Amino acid sequence: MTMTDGTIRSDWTIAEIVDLHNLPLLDLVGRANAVHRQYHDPSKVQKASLLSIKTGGCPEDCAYCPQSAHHREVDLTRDRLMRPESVVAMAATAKAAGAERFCMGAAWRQVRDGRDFDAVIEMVKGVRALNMEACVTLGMLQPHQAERLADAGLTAYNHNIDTSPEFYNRIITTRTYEERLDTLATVRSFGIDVCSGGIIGMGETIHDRASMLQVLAAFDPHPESVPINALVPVAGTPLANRPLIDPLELVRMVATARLVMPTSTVRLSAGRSNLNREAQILCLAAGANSLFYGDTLLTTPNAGIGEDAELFSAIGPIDTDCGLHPGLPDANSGLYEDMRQAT
Ligand code: SAM
Ligand code: DTB
Ligand code: SF4
Repeated sequence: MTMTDGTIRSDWTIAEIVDLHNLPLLDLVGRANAVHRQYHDPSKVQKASLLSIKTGGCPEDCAYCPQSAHHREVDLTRDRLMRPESVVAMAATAKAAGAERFCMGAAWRQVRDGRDFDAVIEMVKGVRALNMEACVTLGMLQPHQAERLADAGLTAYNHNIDTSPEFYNRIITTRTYEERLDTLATVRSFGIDVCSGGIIGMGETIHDRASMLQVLAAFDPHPESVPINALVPVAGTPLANRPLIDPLELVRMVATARLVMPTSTVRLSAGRSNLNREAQILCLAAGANSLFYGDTLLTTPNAGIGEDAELFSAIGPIDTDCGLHPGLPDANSGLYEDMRQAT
């Protein structure tokens, strides 16, 4: 059986990754948790907030994406690039709510030099001045543009490979897999952290999921950040009618990502609003160490901050004064008496 002792490798085979993914669930989660604890503080979960700084009208045809101009039936209001002052003010609000990282997404095929890119540079500087990590996702990037972002203090650049090389053409036809990998190489060559992951639930097989992880794990060093998204099926997109994945598929994907990329920050990303508290906690035990925090992702709803407060309270330490978990009723309340009488 494939070793899972936390050795850092960039030569994983797809077959090895499939084997890990298909382990009995509790064995998989147990192994992933052990590797997670080797490299990460298991009680620390980074909160990252997302903002769509330029919404809709994108020339790419990504089948999952509500922001593609190809999917005319989607009910989405397009918006021009936001002003840097407004973006930085929203980052400050996110920070006050507990976010440590601020991710700004633009529905662009690629970055173009000019006023808009100058404004993004201001946003990055403003977010960094708040002492937050700054991440942007702006599409394809040229070396001189990566250099400007690095000089502005950008922490990470998000550019997902989305799925396996084999399944990719079923999802996107307007940009090649190679172009994505080129952008990631450019990002890395300027010392910016690579944030790259993908989406499950688009109709791909387990082999495709393993193949996607194999591409990511072949990076040396591994991407610093790996977002694992579950498809949010949006009305009007070609994937609108895809059934929601079983939450345990997300648990398996997170655990497998953790095993093959032991030191990366694995982010439990889109699709969390379809997971109950317990499924999310299972993902955290399986090696996720960040989640998107805030009421919206880019254009779709996220698990709300209120629900997240409950999640964080549930995974925190128990109050030793009363010996009870905050979510449970007080032992002296009538509830336990009622339960005893009922049995
Ligand atoms: N336009 C840029 C690009 O694609 O590189 C950046 C923004 S794009 C919206 C960022 C990522 O969001 C995509 O690569 C995809 O992985 C994820 N995403 C978009 N729509 C999604 C959906 N409906 N469900 C899950 N993830 C989604
Ligand atoms: C990532 O992997 N997931 C985030 C972030 N990187 C930019 C985006 C999720 C978007 C979900 C669909 C939407 O809200 O538009
Ligand atoms: Fe455009 Fe990015 Fe959406 Fe693809 S995922 S359509 S590139 S915004």
